[in-house]
Amino acid sequence: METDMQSSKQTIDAAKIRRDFPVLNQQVHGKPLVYFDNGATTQKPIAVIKALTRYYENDNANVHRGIHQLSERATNGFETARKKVAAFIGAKSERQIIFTRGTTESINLVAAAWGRKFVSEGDEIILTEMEHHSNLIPWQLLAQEKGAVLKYLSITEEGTLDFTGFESILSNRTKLIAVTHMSNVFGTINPIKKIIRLAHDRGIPVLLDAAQSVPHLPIDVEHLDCDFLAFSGHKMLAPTGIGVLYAKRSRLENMDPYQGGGEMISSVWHDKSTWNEIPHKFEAGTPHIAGAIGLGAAIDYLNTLGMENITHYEQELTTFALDKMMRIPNMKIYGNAPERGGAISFNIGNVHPHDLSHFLDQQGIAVRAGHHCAQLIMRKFDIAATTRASFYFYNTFEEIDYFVEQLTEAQRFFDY
Ligand code: C6P
Repeated sequence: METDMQSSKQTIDAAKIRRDFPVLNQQVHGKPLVYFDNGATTQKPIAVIKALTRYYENDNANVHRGIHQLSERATNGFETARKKVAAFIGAKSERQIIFTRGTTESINLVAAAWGRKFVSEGDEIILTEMEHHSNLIPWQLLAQEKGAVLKYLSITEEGTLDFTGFESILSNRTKLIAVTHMSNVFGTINPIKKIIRLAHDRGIPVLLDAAQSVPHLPIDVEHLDCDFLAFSGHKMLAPTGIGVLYAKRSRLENMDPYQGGGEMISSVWHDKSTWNEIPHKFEAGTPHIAGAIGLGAAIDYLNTLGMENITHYEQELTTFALDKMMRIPNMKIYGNAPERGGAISFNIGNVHPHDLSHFLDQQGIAVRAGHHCAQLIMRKFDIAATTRASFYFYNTFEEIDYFVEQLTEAQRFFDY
């Protein structure tokens, strides 16, 4: 065990990496900060912070508009970032990359621009009970507007998708399968290759909510063959307010615009307009230029570490944490998928997750407590909330030791 840990510590040297993240080097309530809320948002390395400062200090201008040096530089930075995103997820062309505010907006974009055009009364959309609200509510709104039907794949006690009867819920009315790649509650990595193959055999497109996977796993959209993929910059070292929608080119070409405004048009008359080419057709108004440049810098940083190394290191952290946590009496961990990432949801006895996370905060440990925007999961397990620890590559085995110690202390404190 020790030897294995040592070997991965050499590929990801968390102690060294942490020097790139100034925010991690602080005390909270007099204790060194242990940041285990990475599923909510990640911290930013100096390289990303500097890319933002550099842009605002030197190049700030609007993009695609001005014929002047600053605008050219801003446009160049923005479009270079688009190319970096495309290469990072294996997209054939940067024109398949739409900049959005985040996963939520990316999915809303598909529901509005693709759904309004292609989904009609009586059509069916397949979701799962594991979805974040961002991959539920846009479809509920569309279904209500169109009179479409939502069908759900249920989840097992293990926090995995229950494929019993999956093929029988697919019909010739199924218009889309929208599914999370990695659960933000259980950490489960879903068998999306299998889902996409089954769907495509029947000509059904698949949307992947990749908010929790792109930051942690190597992704190749060509290999996956997904039709749509949505993710957020802030969960992968980049600023908040920038995200991505990837889609197959033919899908984008056939979709209507999402929002109207500057940038997305080609010609405008009094009563009608024609649309700019992709990706600009979907990027109305001034975009988050600095955010995109920050996302490009985040991708450079992740590439330097190597996504495979990141996945491997996080898997070791997670196995280490699960092994220790399971030994705590009255510990209930939700989710036990064979393939999983580093989000661990749990409850200890009857201690309320809010009380537990407050206790942990007093010890310098940041975790998340609540329903994690996944109320269908909470209903299924008949609980109101869980506490969740979620890791990133800058977390250490020592932090997990301290966390487990403090969970044991909490148990004593709350007397369970
Ligand atoms: N989950 C969490 O703590 P946005 O807010 O658009 O960047 O991401 C939404 C989203 C969509 N899908 C999944 C699977 C997610 O985990 C999230 C964000 C955070 O779990 C905040 S609720």
